[in-house]
Amino acid sequence: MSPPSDASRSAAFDDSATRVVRFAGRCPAAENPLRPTMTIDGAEAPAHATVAVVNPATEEVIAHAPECTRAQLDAAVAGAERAFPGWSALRHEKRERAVFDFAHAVERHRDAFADLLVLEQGKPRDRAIGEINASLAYARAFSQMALDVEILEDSSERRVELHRRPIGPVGAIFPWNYPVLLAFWKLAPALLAGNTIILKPSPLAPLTGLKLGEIARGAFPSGVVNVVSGAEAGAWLTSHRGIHKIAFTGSIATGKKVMTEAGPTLKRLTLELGGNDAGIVLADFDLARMADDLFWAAFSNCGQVCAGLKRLYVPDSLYDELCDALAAIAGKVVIGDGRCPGVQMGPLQNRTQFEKIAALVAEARAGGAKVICGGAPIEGKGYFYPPTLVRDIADDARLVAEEQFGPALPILRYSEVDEALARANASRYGLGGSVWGRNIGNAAAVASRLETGSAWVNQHPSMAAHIPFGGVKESGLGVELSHYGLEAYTDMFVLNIKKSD
Ligand code: TXE
Repeated sequence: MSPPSDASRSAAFDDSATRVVRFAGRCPAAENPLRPTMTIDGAEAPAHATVAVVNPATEEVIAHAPECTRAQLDAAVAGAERAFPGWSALRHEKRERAVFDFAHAVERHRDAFADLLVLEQGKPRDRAIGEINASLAYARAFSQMALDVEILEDSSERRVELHRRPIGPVGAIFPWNYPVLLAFWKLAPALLAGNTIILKPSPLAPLTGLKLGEIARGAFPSGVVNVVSGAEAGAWLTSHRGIHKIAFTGSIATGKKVMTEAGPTLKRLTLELGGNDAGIVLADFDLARMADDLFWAAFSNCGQVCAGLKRLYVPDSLYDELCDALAAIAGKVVIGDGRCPGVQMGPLQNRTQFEKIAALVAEARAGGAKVICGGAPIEGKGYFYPPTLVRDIADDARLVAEEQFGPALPILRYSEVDEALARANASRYGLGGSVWGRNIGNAAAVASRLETGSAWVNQHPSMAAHIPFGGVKESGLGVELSHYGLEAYTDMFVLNIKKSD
């Protein structure tokens, strides 16, 4: 890689050390591309047309994924509608057992899933295994959550019960950054609550989702779990009369379309949209101990994390030192094909995202910001872009004001904490945010003032099955995970019994 000449590059960053570990030999899937199939009403569905799936580390075509037709989508919805009465009538324990066994079946194929995930998404293999393990843990944790009847009143006059009822067939639409995890975040609570589901992975990374469908064929009654792929299936699901809820993870722009298209049929919606999470470093930040955590808060999954750290506010007193410390970490990151051992950061998942990052950084540089490390695409095949830090950047630069969703972090200087908070909150995004400092009480007090769905102290992000996750402002609607996320797959039903005249 030849970085652009830039007098401002950090002395702590050694450009010559940036290299990409490439996979030796051609990818077997490129010699003989995979031909995954959709799962509709419990059976394999033929592909009438296909779309090429590309390995982002090599740009080789690794699969031809089905392009769902309108008739196939209608068949999937009809299957989900037919399966709904039987599935929703099952005792909760039976559904719990089925989801638990499904997780077990996926676990038995963990290596195959990890291979596919690395090929289609680009992430290092150990992170792919981590994503699959986390998905299974979430499924099992959801299985432990019950939807008990709540007694709202039991007086001499009346007894009032609050029941939770499943909604019906659910459309689950998700993107390419965590295709296994996000499928499970939707599938497990939807099924446990008694709904049937149609999963719709991104056309850019549909392989693991389609494989989940294959396994589901033997694990659930026909029609309970359907998996379709293709460019138009998401929009068709969103406006379909037979779908009663959409659970969507993706961009704000598409989320708004989903909301509009779901309006005429008044579908229930959970929208987990983009974030532009701010991190505020306080003056008592433990640089020696925490710089690594701060770095990976921004760069894990190559920056393609909805609630990743996307802009960093640093006090005057620490600014130069912290910029240099982060640049030193960036210089040591092993970038490469996720199949190669030791790789810490893979490529961007797709060409559009790769070009978007390159454009945002170029624009920042042209606007006078200083790129202290990285800052240029890595030459050769694959969508590789090095970890990039941009300092002395204006608040209105697009790299600061918009979600970059890639390995380029703007570092902004501040003088007063109130000022940093005001700048962090001056955003249409409101997914997550973090505050970093030794005095936990003080950091928590500052974090409490972030206008976000979640705020973390000395970490970013931190998620678990029992903790709700969702955004405010334009970052979303409703939450996923936790009991609240499970309840989001139900309608309330009130039974009100009069006891006396
Ligand atoms: O997302 P899209 P893209 C952000 C990130 C990224 C940008 C674009 O900034 O650069 O979004 O990514 C399906 N009705 N995030 O283009 O288009 C689509 O097929 C219904 C943040 O991949 O939102 C895919 O399955 N569905 C985000 C899913 O929507 C439609 C994660 C997401 O695609 C549709 C990913 C329609 N009209 C990207 N059009 C996060 N929250 O983490 C497309 N889809």
